[in-house]
Amino acid sequence: MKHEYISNGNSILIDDSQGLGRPFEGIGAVSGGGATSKLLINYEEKLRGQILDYLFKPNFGASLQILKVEIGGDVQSTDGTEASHMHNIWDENYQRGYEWWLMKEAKKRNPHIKLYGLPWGFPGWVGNGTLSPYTAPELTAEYVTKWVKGAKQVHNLTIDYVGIFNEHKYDITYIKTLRKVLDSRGFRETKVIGTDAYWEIVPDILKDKSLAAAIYAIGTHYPGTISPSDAKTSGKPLWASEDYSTFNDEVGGGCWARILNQNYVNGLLTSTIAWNLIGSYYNHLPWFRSGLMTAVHPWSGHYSVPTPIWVTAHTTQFSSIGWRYFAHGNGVGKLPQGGSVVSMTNEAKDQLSIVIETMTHNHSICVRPALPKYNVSPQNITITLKGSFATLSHMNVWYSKLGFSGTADQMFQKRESLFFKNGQATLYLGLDEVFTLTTITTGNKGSYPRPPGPKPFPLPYSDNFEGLQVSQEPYNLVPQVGCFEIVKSQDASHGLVVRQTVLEPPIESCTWPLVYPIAIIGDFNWTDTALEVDFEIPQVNGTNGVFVAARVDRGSCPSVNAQGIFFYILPQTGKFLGGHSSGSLNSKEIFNIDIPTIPLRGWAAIGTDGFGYADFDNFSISQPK
Ligand code: 147
Repeated sequence: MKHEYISNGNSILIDDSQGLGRPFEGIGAVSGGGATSKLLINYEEKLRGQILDYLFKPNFGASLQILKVEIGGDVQSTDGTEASHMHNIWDENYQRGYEWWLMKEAKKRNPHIKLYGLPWGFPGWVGNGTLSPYTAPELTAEYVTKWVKGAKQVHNLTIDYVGIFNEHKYDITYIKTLRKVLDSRGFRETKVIGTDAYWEIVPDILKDKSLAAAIYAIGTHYPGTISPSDAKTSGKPLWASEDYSTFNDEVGGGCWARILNQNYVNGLLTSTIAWNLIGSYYNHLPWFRSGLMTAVHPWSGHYSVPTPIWVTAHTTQFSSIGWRYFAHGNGVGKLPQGGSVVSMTNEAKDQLSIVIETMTHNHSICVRPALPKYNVSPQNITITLKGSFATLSHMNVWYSKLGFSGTADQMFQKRESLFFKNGQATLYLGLDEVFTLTTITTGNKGSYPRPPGPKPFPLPYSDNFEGLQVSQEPYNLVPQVGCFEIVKSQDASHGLVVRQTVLEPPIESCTWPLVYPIAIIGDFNWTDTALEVDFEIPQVNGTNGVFVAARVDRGSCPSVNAQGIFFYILPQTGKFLGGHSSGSLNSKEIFNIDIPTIPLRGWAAIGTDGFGYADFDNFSISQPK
């Protein structure tokens, strides 16, 4: 299907008199999948508030309309693990992690923001011993519904949407069961998005009425701006429920601008959600800087506001969920010389916003899928208004141009109004530009003083975890396997300590099991470090042993193959294992040996020899003497 303006030369017709297109359902971003916001909460409050304003505050920056978060499942889900609200069947806790905090901060700024929760994995018990969440559909549905209920009861957060199992197979019985359990617990308004994978569910929706009834919208990942025809005619809204995932330089901004328009133009996708919201995870974990924004220096306060934030503003500051797209050919389509346009209006049809993008191919490549070649040339465009807006005298103009080969970005600038004469105006469109023409007058480019510069992770470093709240995650320690959270020590003299809290293998998101809980910290380029930590293994549900490690060379799913210098203490067997120079236990040196030359650098870490509790306190890192 191609929608090009061929009539009248280079002309765009904006006309609602023949009817409108689909309802617009919002632009959003994902926190999670996983641990992508980890370092954000560590920022000092003032700077953290600024970052949150750039993301969520209406008429300031990205002004996001949807926040999608991970429903923590104790699994490694890309850049770390996020804690489950039920590590065990007998456990229920709605204070863990940072997603509750983030959702509340988003709602504080924009009470209309929609919330969407999705599991990337599940605690092992949810699978009733089978490592599948579909063996006991009721159990899994209850587990997810409890998260929705906890959000409401504990945090007064209404969850608008929940998903199934990120990028995994779905199960029809489970989807129907989830709908039923949500309904029976009073969450009829929480809609199910199916299924955060690709388009597999479409044929099932077409042949199964009760499945169709259970699902609100088809949420697909990285659709490359297109959708199959049976999806388009399925009667369901179509969403790009995960998209983008691209390095946030100018090409990333170009990717985002192109897909925000063309997901509707080509695919009739009415919501687009970026992975991820904010890249707040250490460099050398996967997908560094692949968020709409980046903040990885909680110790210095440095953050940056890259082009995707301002590209987002071009749509979000001039639309609301529930507005309607115009029909194809009447305000939605491709431009004669390349690029695209979408137009939207509110229900009263007294507001109009038109977003035009002219991203060139090489300057708008997203990480996936492959982008077929196309051409864009500079062009003069005549805009003709008909229907409800035929008599508009002028529109406000917001303009961006992504800077390449040495030219500076010009992002989200207010230009002189565009005046219409007899319903017509002309506009010159260059390359890699975004224009918003709008009747909305509240557009605003928010700004704060330039944040402090970046600094390396500070050494010497120490943490006794006393400044934190029970159930929170420790700052800067980033769990890659297992969960590490603050608990009260059994030994009162230790106050608060960090406990590894996962007791059995979870239902993983990675394609292989991860067996050694580990939390990394610091700088991937560290070579020589001296580490100290107190530990205690509880009698009940204790792990076999603990380790401290240096030069840990990988995280994410490959954590299971991480190399480095691991100093293990295995009290049961009276054994210790060391890869490196010297280690001591209770002030007694117990080894002093040569070390392997590979890897030469990496993070520091603490961890445990398998699942089970272990408590850590007084963790310190310094340069060796
Ligand atoms: C996605 C995940 O859902 C996100 O959590 C994050 O890891 C993101 C990083 O790009 O990737 O998962 C995908 C896995 C495989 C593909 C696409 C997305 N794929 O093969 O196209």
